[in-house]
Amino acid sequence: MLIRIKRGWELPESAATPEEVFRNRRRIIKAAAAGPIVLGASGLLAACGEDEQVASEAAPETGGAISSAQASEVDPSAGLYPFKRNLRYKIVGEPTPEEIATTYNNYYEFGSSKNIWRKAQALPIRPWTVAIDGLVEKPFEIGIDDLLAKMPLQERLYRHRCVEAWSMAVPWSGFPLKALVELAKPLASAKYVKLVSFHNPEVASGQSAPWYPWPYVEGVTIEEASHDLAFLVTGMYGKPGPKQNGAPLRIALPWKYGFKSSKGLVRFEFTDQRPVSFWEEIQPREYGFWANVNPEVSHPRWSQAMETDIATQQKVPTVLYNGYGEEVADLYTGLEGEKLFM
Ligand SMILES: Nc1nc2c(c(=O)[nH]1)N[C@H]1C(S)=C(S)[C@@H](COP(=O)(O)O)O[C@H]1N2
Ligand SMILES: [Mo]
Repeated sequence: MLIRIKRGWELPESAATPEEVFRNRRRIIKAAAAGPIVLGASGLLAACGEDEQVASEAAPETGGAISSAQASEVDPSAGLYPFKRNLRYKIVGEPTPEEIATTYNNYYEFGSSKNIWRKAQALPIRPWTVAIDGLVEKPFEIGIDDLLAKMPLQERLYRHRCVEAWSMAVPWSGFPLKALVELAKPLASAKYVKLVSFHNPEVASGQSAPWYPWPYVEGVTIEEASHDLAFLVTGMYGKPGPKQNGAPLRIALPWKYGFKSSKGLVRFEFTDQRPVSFWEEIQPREYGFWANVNPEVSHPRWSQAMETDIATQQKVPTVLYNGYGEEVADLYTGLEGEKLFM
């Protein structure tokens, strides 16, 4: 008899999105047309940084408007989807309904509210060139579609936990970051990968705000970058990803707080210097380099013990490494003196 052992990150049945919520999603979207609503996380601190603001701008009129906004440009990679699901990475229950995961976003380049999906449509995503440089055998640039052609494309269902204490679960399409690391051929002296997002204030209104240290920068160690869980995302829900979720290239690091999962990536710099991330630069007392999920280590301004599922609005306990501890805890042995959890 085959006994399947549940992995740590697989949600308990009770935490899955109820069928009813899934069926009601059209109504949620319709209700949004009636006026300002809070699509998720009501009552939570709604920003990573200083602007504690609730998503209260006018929400999308209809579900149809969302799909037509996304379909208005034909994505040249569309024919590659859906990618084959990697069955190692799945969760029990349903993923967050697409209409919710694509309309409740953090993307400060387009503003500090959760309702930026419309503004994000201004970002041109073709041509899109990615630079791979720093401590590598030979720096190079590659177009996103050429990169897709070289990578082991697959779909993975991952949990996502924002430092603001909301969570979701998404079927991401993409490829492991370690495949890009192999393509880059880093030198032995490379200790970190610095992830740099686009800088284009002409289309990204948030980038005119001079108090933010644009572009958005994040970073991981080479060991983290080479771990199978670190996943570069090109799409979601079996299609090319919408711009508000980070198209054409973002990362998913499901054991870390969501702010480490940078969107709109244009550069991977291999370096021997630990990168200072966007949020760390803004508020080093609250955000650090490692940012691994831990319910027992509070944010200086709120507890991390629980999280609100943006689909069900239910509060559920947060788990160490967001449930991926079996996979990633070994990355941190010997580093106990570091601030691993903020
Ligand atoms: N470039 C960029 N990437 C970003 C952010 C951002 O503001 N800019 N926000 C981060 C935060 S705080 C979270 S929680 C996730 C949200 O991803 P989602 O909108 O797909 O849910 O994106 C992360 N990536
Ligand atoms: Mo976040």
